[in-house]
Amino acid sequence: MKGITRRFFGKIMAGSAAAAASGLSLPAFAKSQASGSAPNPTRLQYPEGFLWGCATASYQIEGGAKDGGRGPSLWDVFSHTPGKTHEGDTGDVADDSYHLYKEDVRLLKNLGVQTYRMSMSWSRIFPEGKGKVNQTGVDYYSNVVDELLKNNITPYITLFHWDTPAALAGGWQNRDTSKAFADYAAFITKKLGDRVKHWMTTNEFVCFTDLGYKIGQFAPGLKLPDAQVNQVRHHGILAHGLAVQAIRANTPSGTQVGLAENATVYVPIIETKEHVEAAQKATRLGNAPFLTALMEGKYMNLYLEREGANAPKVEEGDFKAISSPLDFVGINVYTPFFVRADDSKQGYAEIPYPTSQPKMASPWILLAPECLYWAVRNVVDLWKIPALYITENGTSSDDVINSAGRIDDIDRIMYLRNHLSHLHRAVSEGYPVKGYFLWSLLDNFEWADGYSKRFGIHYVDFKTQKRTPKLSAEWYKNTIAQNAVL
Ligand code: PNW
Repeated sequence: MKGITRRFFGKIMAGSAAAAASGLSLPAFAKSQASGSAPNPTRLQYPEGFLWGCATASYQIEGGAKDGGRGPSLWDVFSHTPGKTHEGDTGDVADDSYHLYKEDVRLLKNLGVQTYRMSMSWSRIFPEGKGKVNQTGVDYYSNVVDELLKNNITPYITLFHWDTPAALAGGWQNRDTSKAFADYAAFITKKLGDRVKHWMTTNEFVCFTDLGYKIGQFAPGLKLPDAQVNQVRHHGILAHGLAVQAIRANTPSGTQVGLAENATVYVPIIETKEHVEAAQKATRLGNAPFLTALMEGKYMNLYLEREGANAPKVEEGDFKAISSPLDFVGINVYTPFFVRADDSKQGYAEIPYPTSQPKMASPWILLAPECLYWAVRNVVDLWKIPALYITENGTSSDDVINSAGRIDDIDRIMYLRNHLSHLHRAVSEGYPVKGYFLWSLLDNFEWADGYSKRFGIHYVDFKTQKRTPKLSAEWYKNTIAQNAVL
């Protein structure tokens, strides 16, 4: 994966040649270009055709929880249970994007993004998870898609971003939920497949399995024993696999199918052979129940040995579905672990973070932007992935509106700029990164953190629903326009 694309390489060479022809040293040339029109050879230019986008999720932005015949999801139940979310916040109204989607498409248009990653609420389409269709819900998504296409924005749709229909008995503990998911996928991709060409099955296995059924921090808030958690995880990846098959069977050829997975990222402490190999080993084992299983078509022996009697029960044919070939893999990247090589059986050790490691406003987001490079490199090198997207990257910030009416979120810009610099390294080494989706277009319902954590590049006043671009929106707009890290 080391080959630089011809077109991209040509561009870099053209820049250096221009500097040479100008008779200026490279730094002086760069300076002279800041105000001029010729390309600056020193800046981090992305290749032509690289796709920029923003990401959101249905329960986090839509609101309209009871509108248009939508059925409740596990997140409606959870957020309405006292003590589960910050100050009892719910997604009942959120950004009211159910009603304001045209305004949100205008925000996207103004940014100049080529793509938008959104998700669909399963229980808006099947209020009971299966069976009777809610046509109003189908029409809603059809309208959103049309509005995007009218504005030349390509929709990338996630079928499931955690809002499991509450009517499905047992949720992800029940294997039937995986089948119901595939039926929902078949139905809606058939309906919209004439216009939507990019589908993602699930978002972040670990968040709706472990956080929901092991830690209890997310819906449905359970703390199950290991064997049951492993079964929930298995049902999650099975749902993905069955949905891939269902989408393929119901959409025209050329439809691209993938998923959005927050692969756990491991950064080698020093970029030497032994530590780089350790980071790869960590990536395989650290993602064993999820991405590794999808990519390798089985559970790793080391994982099965470790789980022993708690290992998931696998039925015949499961892995055929689970390992269905994908057109692309999406990875959501926020924060990494650092590893070093050692003599243990697993071949690596995680390095605890020093307490002084800088953090962003959400304490789980450590500032370590090299994770975006290593996320791509580890995943692509391990599994020879043909096309990859960064389906989420971003941060919360303690945003405030200043006396001039602006939100100067320079910490978010710092975070994004540094991540994009490291992503640029991956792209320029020839890794097949096709696009980048910034999380998020808008401040929204940040799950258990409710409205206390703002991830948007547009500020939302949740009382009035007024959207105000933050400084980061202006920065992103310029970044997109120049296709370079600014
Ligand atoms: C992702 N963690 O979630 C989700 O896909 C988004 O819906 C979410 O808003 C975004 O990241 C920001 O949080 C995560 O605690 C939530 O490690 C929590 C964690 C990771 C990802």
